[in-house]
Amino acid sequence: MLLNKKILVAGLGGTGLSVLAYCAHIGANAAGYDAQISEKQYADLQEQFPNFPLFSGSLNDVLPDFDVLVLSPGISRRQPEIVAFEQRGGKVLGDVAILADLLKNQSDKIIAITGSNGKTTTTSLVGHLCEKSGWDTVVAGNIGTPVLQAWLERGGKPADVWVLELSSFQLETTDDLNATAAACLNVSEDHLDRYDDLLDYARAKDRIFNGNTVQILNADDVFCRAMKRENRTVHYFSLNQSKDYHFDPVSGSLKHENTHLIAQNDIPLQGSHNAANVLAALALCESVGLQRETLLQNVRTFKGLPHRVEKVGEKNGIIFIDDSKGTNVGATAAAIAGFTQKIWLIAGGLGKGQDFTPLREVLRGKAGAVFLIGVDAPKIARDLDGCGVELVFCETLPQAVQAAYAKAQSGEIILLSPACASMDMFKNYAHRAEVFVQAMNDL
Ligand code: UMA
Ligand code: ADP
Repeated sequence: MLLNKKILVAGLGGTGLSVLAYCAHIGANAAGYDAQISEKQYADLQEQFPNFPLFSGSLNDVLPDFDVLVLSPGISRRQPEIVAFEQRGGKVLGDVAILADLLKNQSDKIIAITGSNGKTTTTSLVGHLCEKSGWDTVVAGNIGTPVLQAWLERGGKPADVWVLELSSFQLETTDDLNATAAACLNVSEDHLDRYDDLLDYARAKDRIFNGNTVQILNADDVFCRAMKRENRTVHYFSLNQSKDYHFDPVSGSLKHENTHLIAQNDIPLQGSHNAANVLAALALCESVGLQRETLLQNVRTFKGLPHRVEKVGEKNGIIFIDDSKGTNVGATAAAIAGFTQKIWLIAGGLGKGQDFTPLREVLRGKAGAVFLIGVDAPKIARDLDGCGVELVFCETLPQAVQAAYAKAQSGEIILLSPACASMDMFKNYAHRAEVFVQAMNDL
């Protein structure tokens, strides 16, 4: 795929560096490009990859010299210069496509997971279940470790299973994944600064099913249902319909057809959205041949991840919940729906072009007030105006915490679930959570 080609690796973050390292490993003829390279980065890169030229500035000036462009997820394939490059016959691919090609004649299984929300939770759970079932398991992708870095760290040794979290960005450059089983958990507004509309965004996610892949689809989600392909094994999961893998509200249990799998109360992950994640994980694992008994034992031992509806403290009976990873409307709606208590919501940040009006219904009757922070606070206020919940603008997150604490009563919840990205005010969502916890401790 890459040998004897002139390859440009664009974007020198974690992904680009892993692709360059892979090219060096196989002796390919590569170069690196990033829109911005500091002097220090330049020197470090030259030391790390002495045989590879480095470019920055305009991609247009550089591209004509190359046959293959390996794109990082942060760069859209639709940039005009990249479109023109493809029209001239240039090949565009991503790191996941390179991994898929490496694995295509091997017995390694691939489990792939996408969706607007729940990817990291489900990927971690599936990884945990595969490991506990005794399989040699690699967990990689959007979750943090670039897939080729994972491959290189193993020295190219085959694995029993690769559990890959894949974003729509990564799927844009993955033409033929051919996963053993793949799931699309849900599709709700996110990243609309990069896509024309929700359908366009869903189409990128649908690419996860390219190949002869068992499809695991959310029966409650219209976009996921529409991803069903002809002549494939398909399994559905649902919180509302009693077919295939589903939640039965009468018995409070997760079921497969008529068979009881596990009581919701026996799952450490809280909230109905997590019941959906568990159903999807079970469907994926059973589709690749793992044994039900072992899976069900180990669902009980998976504790979940930080910053996803995580209780971080209690003061005078007021409960503080960190859902800093709630970076879109769908996640925040799921977080609010998971509580029966009154909520004081802290939201706002970079809105990524989302429509916040779906939160109106969720907040009504449940929230005391919404404390708005960040660059898109005015836009959120416009979308929520008149929904019957007080809207309070705050300059900083600590101010929002103080204002919420001044209003909340014992037994109620202060919930940080911003429905927005964090980079306007914080380094990342983990930093936003740190500031939240610090502000709580300072009260
Ligand atoms: N760059 C350019 N030109 C551009 C845009 C970016 O040259 O037009 C350069 C930047 O200057 C920077 C580099 O590209 O040096 C960054 O590349 P990148 O944004 O692709 O970041 P990576 O470090 O390679 O991380 C990527 C994913 N990042 C994105 O999708 C934005 C990581 O997901 C992922 O964990 C990692 O690959 C490993 O697979 C992060 C993410 O935010 C966590 N993902 C989104 C999400 O979860 O919502 C999709
Ligand atoms: P992702 O990797 O897709 O961003 P995470 O597992 O990191 O997903 O969770 C991100 C946010 O979405 C958290 O706020 C979490 O509580 C929420 N969430 C998790 N699973 C779901 C789901 N199935 N539906 C809606 N929201 C969810």
